[in-house]
Amino acid sequence: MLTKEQIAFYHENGYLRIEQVYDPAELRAMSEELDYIIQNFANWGAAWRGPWRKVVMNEEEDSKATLVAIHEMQHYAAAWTRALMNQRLADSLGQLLDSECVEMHHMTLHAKPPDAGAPFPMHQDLPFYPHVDGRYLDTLVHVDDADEVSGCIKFLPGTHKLGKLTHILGPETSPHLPTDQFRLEDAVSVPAKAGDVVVFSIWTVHGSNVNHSGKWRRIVRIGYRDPHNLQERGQAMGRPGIIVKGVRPKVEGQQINVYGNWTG
Ligand SMILES: O=C(O)CCC(=O)C(=O)O
Repeated sequence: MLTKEQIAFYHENGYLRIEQVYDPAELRAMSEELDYIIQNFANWGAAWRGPWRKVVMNEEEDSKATLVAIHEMQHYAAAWTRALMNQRLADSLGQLLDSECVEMHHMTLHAKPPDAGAPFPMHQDLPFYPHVDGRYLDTLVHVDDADEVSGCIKFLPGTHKLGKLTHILGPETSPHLPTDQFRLEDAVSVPAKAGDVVVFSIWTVHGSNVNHSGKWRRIVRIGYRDPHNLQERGQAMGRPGIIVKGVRPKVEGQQINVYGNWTG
């Protein structure tokens, strides 16, 4: 269980690193099965696009920038089904959400290959899967160590308190915040070890730099919510998620139909 200090740190800063959630044997299986998914199913052309790239990368970095991504690895590998169900993580999320029930919402791989891994501009995760309120936590499961050189996650502490921010959107760019107002250089780095999980609010502003190390930096984001917090649109819309803690509450305006999807 999280301590009072850890919970207070999360509420103040909008993020929290939880050390060694996965033991070495679990992590080995997650790592091996992720490599299989990367080689056989993942999209190697997933680097985020847009004019912001010229601000955060030089020409050489821009030409090489590569991101390997795929959604819902629990559909490919049992180690990842077990990973999303981790009970220590679920209980910690229940504490942070102050909720008896926690629902898994989605899973996404962000793998930065050696020496070429693409950066992320500063953004909230809100535009990708907007929800009515802030009772939504993203978790970054670290499959490899991540540090400054390999492009670890960076946060602007306390920005979750700003609530929903307006992002730059469009067909030619990935959603992001204005680069002159929300700067990667101002963000706090949160290095983490393989097996650690970094939790943050759907409203916390974050980003990361190019991977300049000679090693992979593989991170898997798993999103979880209080089931009372209804989704408005976007990724993983239209399907109920797996309950990882407690039992689903009855929520007005939300019902599962005979096909196992939301009605209406
Ligand atoms: O993997 C990273 O470095 C950044 C990930 C990110 O921005 C996200 O998961 O929303």
